[in-house]
Amino acid sequence: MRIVMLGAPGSGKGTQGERLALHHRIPKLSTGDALRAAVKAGTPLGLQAKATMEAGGLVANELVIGIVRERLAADDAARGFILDGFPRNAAQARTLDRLLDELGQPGISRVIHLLVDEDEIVNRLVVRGALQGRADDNEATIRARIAVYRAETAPLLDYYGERGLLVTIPGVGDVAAIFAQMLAASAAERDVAVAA
Ligand code: B4P
Repeated sequence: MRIVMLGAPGSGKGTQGERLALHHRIPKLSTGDALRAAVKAGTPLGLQAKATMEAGGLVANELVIGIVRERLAADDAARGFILDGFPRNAAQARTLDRLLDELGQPGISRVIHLLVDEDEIVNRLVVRGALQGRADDNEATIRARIAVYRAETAPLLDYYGERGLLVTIPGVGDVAAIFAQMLAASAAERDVAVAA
């Protein structure tokens, strides 16, 4: 089971991806979490990523791809994984396909898209910013992140849709109810894999 979570910032990718990873006992890789940890630790990667993240932009592909390459090559990712926040543009999506090929892994098996409207996203992230103090969770930066999502990440819906991998789930409402739909989407992938 090799799942990509797609969705605008604040759509619930991190929240739902965590649950799905626990349920299926496979690792979850959040490039956002990895980058924030690097910023906090003051590593060379973190120093390069910090200003871009605070402005709501996308960190350079080569930095992010390095993180993903290392994590997917680890033994525990061999039987499956959940990617939260990667890929975020067409170049990253093509690199992911190549990387799985290099690692001798089958391709992505399901892409789950959480659909949430902009007002709800802004509300959620402003609340998170107040609670957790994340530097990029203020209204101006949230709007910039949404614009980047529309321009760079949303085209991946077609990229994966054309490959028959995409399932869109409304991401508003009860977290447990949304998770039930996520489970159904990931189970359907299994059935397809078994039938193939
Ligand atoms: P991320 O960490 O991926 O940030 P995010 O898009 O806001 O998603 P997150 O997972 O945190 O939020 P979630 O939707 O779960 O990226 C941060 C930055 O890192 C990017 O802007 C970029 O600079 C950089 N970056 C990361 N990956 C990159 C890449 N591949 N390439 C280049 N740069 C990259 O949750 C949001 C909030 O909603 C939470 O508070 C949660 O509690 C709440 N919530 C969730 N579900 C809900 C529901 N059903 N109802 C109400 N609230 C809900």
